[in-house]
Parts: sequence; C-alpha cells; structure tokens
Amino acid sequence: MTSNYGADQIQVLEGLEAVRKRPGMYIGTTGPRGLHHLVYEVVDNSIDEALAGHCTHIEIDINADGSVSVLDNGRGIPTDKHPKTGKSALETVMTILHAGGKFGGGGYKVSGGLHGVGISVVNALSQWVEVKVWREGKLHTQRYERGFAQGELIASPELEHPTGTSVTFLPDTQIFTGGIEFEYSLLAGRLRELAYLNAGVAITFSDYRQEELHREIYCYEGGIKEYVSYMCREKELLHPEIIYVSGERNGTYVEVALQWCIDAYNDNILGFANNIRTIDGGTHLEGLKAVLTRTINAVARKRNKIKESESNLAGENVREGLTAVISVKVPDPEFEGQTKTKLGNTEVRGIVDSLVGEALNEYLEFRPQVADSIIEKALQAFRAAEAARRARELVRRKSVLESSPLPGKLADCSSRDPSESEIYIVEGDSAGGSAKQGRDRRFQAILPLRGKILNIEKTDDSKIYKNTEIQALITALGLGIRGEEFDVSALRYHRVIIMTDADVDGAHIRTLLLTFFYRYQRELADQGYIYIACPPLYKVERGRNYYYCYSDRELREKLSEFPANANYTIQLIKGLGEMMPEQLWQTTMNPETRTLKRVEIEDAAEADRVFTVLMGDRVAPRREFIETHGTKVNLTDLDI
Ligand code: 0RA
Repeated sequence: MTSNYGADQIQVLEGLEAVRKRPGMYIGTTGPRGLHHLVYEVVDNSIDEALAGHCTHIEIDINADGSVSVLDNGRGIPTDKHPKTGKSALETVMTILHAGGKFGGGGYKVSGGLHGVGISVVNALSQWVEVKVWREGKLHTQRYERGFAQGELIASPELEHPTGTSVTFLPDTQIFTGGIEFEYSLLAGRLRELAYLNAGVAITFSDYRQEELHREIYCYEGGIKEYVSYMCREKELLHPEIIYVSGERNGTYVEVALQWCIDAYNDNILGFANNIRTIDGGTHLEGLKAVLTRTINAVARKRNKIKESESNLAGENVREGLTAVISVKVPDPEFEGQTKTKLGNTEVRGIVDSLVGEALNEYLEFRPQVADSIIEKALQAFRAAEAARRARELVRRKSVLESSPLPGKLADCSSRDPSESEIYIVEGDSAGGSAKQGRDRRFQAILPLRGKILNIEKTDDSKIYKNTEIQALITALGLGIRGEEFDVSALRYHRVIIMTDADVDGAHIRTLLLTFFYRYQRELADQGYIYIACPPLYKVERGRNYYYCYSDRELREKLSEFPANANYTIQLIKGLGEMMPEQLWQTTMNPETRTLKRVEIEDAAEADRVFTVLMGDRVAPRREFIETHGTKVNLTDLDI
C-alpha cells in the first residue's frame, strides 16, 4: 500500500471512495434493500458463471458472525497479472469500479439494472472481504478492509480441490447505519426465484446464526416452466402441458412459459430481464402481449372460430386465465422508470414478438385441441365483457332515468318513506304468500325469490345482471351499479330483512344473499341496513297456552318450567310456508314481538375471507369453517 502509486491506482482509490461517499448512487439505499443487494450482487457473478456453462452449484451461507459467503464451482476469478493495473485480475475486479464487466474472456454478463454494479461496490461497502479462488491447482486468498487490499494475493497448492470462487463479506456498519442483519426469508425468496430463472443451477442457502441450522436447496430442471406450474398448483388447467418457447436473436435470449387455467378470470404474467423482476413491465412484456393477441386471433380465424365479419378478440380476452413467465437476457439492458424496473430496450419488443409468434403458431398448429380450448376461453371472456358492458349501460340508463319498473312479484308497501319501510326477502312463493297476507302493508314490502339465487362469487358481471332474481333485488331495493358508490338516498327500504327457513337450505340461501349484498354493494351491510328474521323452530302447546321457541336452548328452558307430570305437545315448524299468515306475523314480523338480527360486518377483511371460504370453489376449507364456527357468521343479536 505504501510504495509508488501510479495514476491508475489513485484513480482506483478515488473510485471506491466515491462509492463510500454516495452509496445510494450504487445500491439505491443504505437501508435493508441496499444491504440485501450486496448479496445479490455477489450471487449474480456466480450466476453469470453458471450461464456461461461453467458452474452448476452456488452455495450461500449466512455465517454465525453475520457475514455472508457465496461459493461457486465455476472456473474461479482469474488471478494472473492484469496488464494495465499491474495488479492481479482478482484484485482489479475487487477494487476498480465497473472492472467486472469489461474483464475476462469476452464473457456474457447478464447482471444489470439494480445490481450489476460490480463486486468492487460490495468491497467498498464492507468492513472486510475475504476472497478464495481455486484455480490451476492452487488456492488463492486475499483480504480487503473497507475496499483496501490487506497484503498480496497468496497462493498455496491445493491440488485436489475443484475450481471455484468464494467471497465472504461483512457489510460496514459505518455505511449501513440501520444495521447489517440479513433477513432469511427475503434472501430465500430471491434465491428461489434465481433458481427458477436459471434452470438446473443448484442453489443452497444456509443460515448458521441460530443454534438450529436452516438449509434449503433450490434447483429446478424445468426452470420457468416449473415456476408457472408452481403458480398454477391450485388451479384447474385448461390444457395439460405448459407451453414453452425459447430462442435467441442478436444476442438476446427469450424464454416464455404459458399456462391458461379454467377457473381464473385475471392474468398473472411475471416479467424478468437479466434475472431482474421488471415490476413496471417494458418492451419484453409489450412484445409478449402483442404476439399473444395477434396469434390467438389469427389461429381463431384460421379455425373459423371468428367469422370474417366479426371483430377481433381483445388482448385482455386472450389473457384471461393466463399464467405466464417471460424471462429475457439482453446484452446491454436499459432499465427505466423511478424504480429502474422497466425494460427499455426497443429491439426486445420485436425479438419477443417474432420468436414467440413463430413457435406458438407451430405449437398450436399441431395441437388443435389446445388451440380450440384457448380460443373458446377467450371467446367466452369476449362475450362476457360485451354482455357486462351492455348490462352496465342498461342499469346506468335505468337508474339515471329512474324508469325501471319494480319487479312484478314485489308486494310493495304503501309508505314512500324509506326510513320507516322494510322489505322482507322471502324464500319461495308459498312462504311469500303467507308473508304477504300476514304483513302490515303500510310499511312492510315482500319480495319472494324463487329457489336459490346465483352464487355471485363464481359468476362474472354479465350473468349477474341477467339473472332475474338478482335483477328483481337490485330494482326493488333501488341499488346502483355493482362496485359503484352506494347511494343511500336511492335505497327504498332502510330495513332489508332476509327471511328464510330455519334449516340447512335456508342457511344456504341466506349466505348466498349475504354474499350478494357484500359483493354487490358492501355499504349496505357496513351501514347496518341488513337484518335477518328469526322464525320460531318449535311451537309448544300445553292446555290452552302455547309458546314459540326460537332455539333448542329456549325449548329446553320452557320445558323445564313445566311440572314433571305436565301434558304438552311440541310441534316442529319445518318452514315458513307451513305457518299461517297470522302466526308468521306474530312470531316473525310484528315489530312488537319479533326478533331481528342485524348483520354487522365488524371487520371487512375477515368478512371477505369468510364469504370466500363459504362461497368459493374450495370445498375443504368450507367444511372446516362450518364445523368450527357453526352458523354464527358475523351476526350479532339486536332486538328491535
Ligand atoms: C471472468 C473470467 C473467468 C472467470 C470469471 C470471470 C469468474 C468470475 C466470478 C465471480 C464469482 N464467481 C466467478 N467465477 C468466475 C475465467 C476465464 C477462464 O478461466 O478462462
């Protein structure tokens, strides 16, 4: 360190000083994100060696002292003298800013964007670094402190050891003032992602900081195909095989894996450029979307699924239910945007478009069944979108003009004051009949629904608007358009009362209705307009007296009041339809004597989960939920 600095070497020192002065310029932040980037930077060098075809295994250790080691079985960083610096190639890479990329055998370096700043940046921002290189039958070691080499590179014979590189570093607490604690799960997530993106590379990750060793090995022979298959693990597949395309043009490598699923209505496309997740998209994703739309439309026309006079499927129709990963490797990546996670290279759009276009065309040509099922799914999406648009327009027009006729089966009340009006939503026509006769028509309206209403959770908007039961509900209540702002002034009744039988079917219909209200206009539930009627379960007669019991507990209590030798009869009330109108009024509808439960959604997120569990496709969690919670789903008793 003492003798004859050449001009170059002074430059070197200034270079790493600059990194220590403005670390943010090189690693973004000196918070946790920047700290973890140090690891990614070192790992990227080993990944590059793997991509060059010389390395199969990368081992990352968080050591007991909090330092991190990255070991690979590549060729080892060259250790011979570098002609310009007079230093070993290794020391040059470690101490000269941006030396890594320009250096060594014309290798293809894919790291870029957020990292790819070079291992010298890690060196500059570390309290110490220890490098080991196994090459040419020798072990070469050197230590650095805050960027400065501590002595020469030392070589000792180690004939039996395979080639490779090991870099161990401890981040500098002077730089990372918020601490240098690495988060296992953060690193694990990124390392797993790297394993998916680089098929066949085995990545071992160990954490020696606790008594108990954590170790995981990530290795995916199928690469991004396995990534897509993992993302689809709980979905129903539209076609049996993941569609996989890979190719190269002008030094740009493109890999795409595609899988459409039946029970999904969104798309889920992950983009990567040079192993970096491009959250803000970019030209590779633009190319992929364009070519998918064009190819599926062309195949659909060729197969006569779209007539000459008909319009093309839109991109979002084609992508409905699609899970995809696109990974490109570009020689000179340009990353744009605030977070530098948008690929800017314009040439990539056309390369992706033409490579994927050719391959996908050929793939579908030989698999007409796969082609037809993808086309059919897209056509369904297209029709659903059209129908939803028309239905929305219809509803909007109606609500604007307020000319929508009330449904024929609604027995409306005479009051026009919503604050005193209530509507009973009743299961079935016969119960509806009793309720109509039993009600106080001045302020009580009755809307009978026939059978089970649609499960809104599983249905797209167009079907929702077409369903007559739901249309009746929407117009009778004066609700607006799904998802749009709730307008209390349009609500025709301030008590919306669900009245169903006290059996399993009744409970199911009640849940369907609650789901409908929750999904359609949740404020209705949030603001406490929804109630549940409580019809009696039993009628107990003793002499000239009779009593209604609304639960098994009430029945037991009533019976225990009777003398031991009493004669009495218990009538099980099977359904609302069995009750006489007068009886229904007295037990369930008369505000003086009835019990109503107000539906309270205390915690919207929890309610959403409950509804999803109860109404979604997955049968197992539903059973579990019903077993543990019974039927008491967010209902709190409220006597009024
Ligand atoms: C350039 C040339 C050669 C190896 C590497 C870079 C290399 C760098 C790193 C960084 C971490 N692990 C690494 N492994 C290899 C070798 C050129 C040759 O041997 O001909």
